Amino acid sequence: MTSKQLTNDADWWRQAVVYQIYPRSFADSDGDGLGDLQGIVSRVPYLEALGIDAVWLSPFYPSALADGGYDVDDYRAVDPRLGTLADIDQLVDALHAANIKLIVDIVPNHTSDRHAWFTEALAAPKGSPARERYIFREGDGDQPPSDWDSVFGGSAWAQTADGQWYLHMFAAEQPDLNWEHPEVRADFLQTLRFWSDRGVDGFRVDVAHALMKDLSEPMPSQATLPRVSESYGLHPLWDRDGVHEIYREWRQVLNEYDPPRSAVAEAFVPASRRARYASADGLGQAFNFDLLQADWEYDKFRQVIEENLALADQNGSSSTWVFSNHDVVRHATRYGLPKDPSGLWQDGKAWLLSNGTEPTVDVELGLRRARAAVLLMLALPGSAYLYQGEELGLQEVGELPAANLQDPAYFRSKGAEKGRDGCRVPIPWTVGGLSFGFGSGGSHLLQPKWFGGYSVEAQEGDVSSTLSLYRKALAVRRGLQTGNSLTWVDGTDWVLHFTRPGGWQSITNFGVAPVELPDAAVVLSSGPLEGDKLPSDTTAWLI
Ligand code: TEU
Repeated sequence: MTSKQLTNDADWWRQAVVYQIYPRSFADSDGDGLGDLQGIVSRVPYLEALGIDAVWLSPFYPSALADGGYDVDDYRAVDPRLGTLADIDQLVDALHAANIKLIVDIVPNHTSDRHAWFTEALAAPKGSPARERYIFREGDGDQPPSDWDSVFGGSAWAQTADGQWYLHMFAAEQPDLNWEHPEVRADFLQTLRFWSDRGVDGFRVDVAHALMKDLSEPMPSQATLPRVSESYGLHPLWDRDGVHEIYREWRQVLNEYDPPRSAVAEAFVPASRRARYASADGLGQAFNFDLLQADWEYDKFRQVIEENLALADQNGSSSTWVFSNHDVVRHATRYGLPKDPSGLWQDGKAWLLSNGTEPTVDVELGLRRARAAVLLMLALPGSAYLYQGEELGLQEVGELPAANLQDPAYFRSKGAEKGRDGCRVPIPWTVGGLSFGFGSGGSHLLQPKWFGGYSVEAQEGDVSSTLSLYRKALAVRRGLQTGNSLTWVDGTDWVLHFTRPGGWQSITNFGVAPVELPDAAVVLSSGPLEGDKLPSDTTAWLI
């Protein structure tokens, strides 16, 4: 096994394992029930022992938390409840000392309604320059300018006291910026520099495909809007080609640094459009949510992997893989659900599912598949994104009481959707104690009793625990991961088997019966083997 080295090379992100921290739910150092930066600093040894290459930190900026921090009041400051700029500096230093990079979230599509620009816009009269940084329009009396829906439900327009309307593709507290405005463009370049100068290594770009809009009139009705996946640049609101001009400018700034700062686009676009975001003169990398959206099936996995590796080859980027994040039902739970008749669960809307105890989850099956899935993912060329708690095999929390919910998707859908809080519950560090070691003052989202069994403490000394599996897998991967090539070993239609350079083999059994393992040494397996056979829903690595 090679030892870990902080690479200063410009390509560090290509094969990196990136661990997402949702800061308000990771570790709370001051007992206010909200996770904070010093909490993360205190857990750097844990991250180091886990063996990740980078942390992606979800927004830690001042925010009223109308959307979990994705409603940013000030892009160049820290939420006082989470810490200070000095704490960020300390976190950067602590991570770097542990050879871990730091990627921060940047939210360019919208500010919060408490941002200085928006309060100025509201205070200014209609038609004033202060309103031009946002998208204000006249409606027809109490009718908005169009019937567009926001992503979280309800109208995408909100009315101001003087009768004008502003566009918000997400919550009303998240007014969309006007990216035709030079000041908006200049300000975000300043933000990129601000964090890059502080030693941040990269950026995750929130809804990267949303920035440019065609608001020419008459605005088409919601019913006539094409699906984003089929609009190929022609949708008035999403994935318009003009957005890449913005990222070309960003790339020039990011390349002023040594090594160049990395960037990864969160863009819900079809695979064929993803390369534009991941181009070398653009952000460089883009999330690929195809595996996250796929059923646990051989055919789907094989097709997604083939397609994405081919695309990554064409555009000179590297593919990304992810199963869980702060927006979706945890995959250990998804994989334990009965097959979804509507198809919605796998259509990027897995979070709609966070609706309590229905349908019934087969927890054991879900965890078994989640463990098989992560070994498969970590054997693929490209970079892998992990979400805090998945290394504990953590399940979605379905039983949050309504009074404790925070997600605007819940409120805007008037309770029809439970939203995304179930994957954002503070993670358990200890078997017992108030908030299972998260902090000394309880937890802003209520942890269920069963959390203690998933805690770090419960799993630490157990060689068969999911935490031990992740640690071993990341250590082994570090020694084996090289190059972009993968060779399929064809056999049966339910065994996903491939080799990587150096003779590394990964084999996953999606079928129901055990299958014969190839004649090679097993390095690691996601569950117990049956002699020289690989059981159902299990992955093994061999060399
Ligand atoms: O999410 C973008 C986003 O649109 C989805 O995750 C969304 O929930 C899905 O497409 C529904 O179909 C990002 C952040 O990850 C999320 O947490 C924020 O709420 C959102 O942007 C707004 O900033």
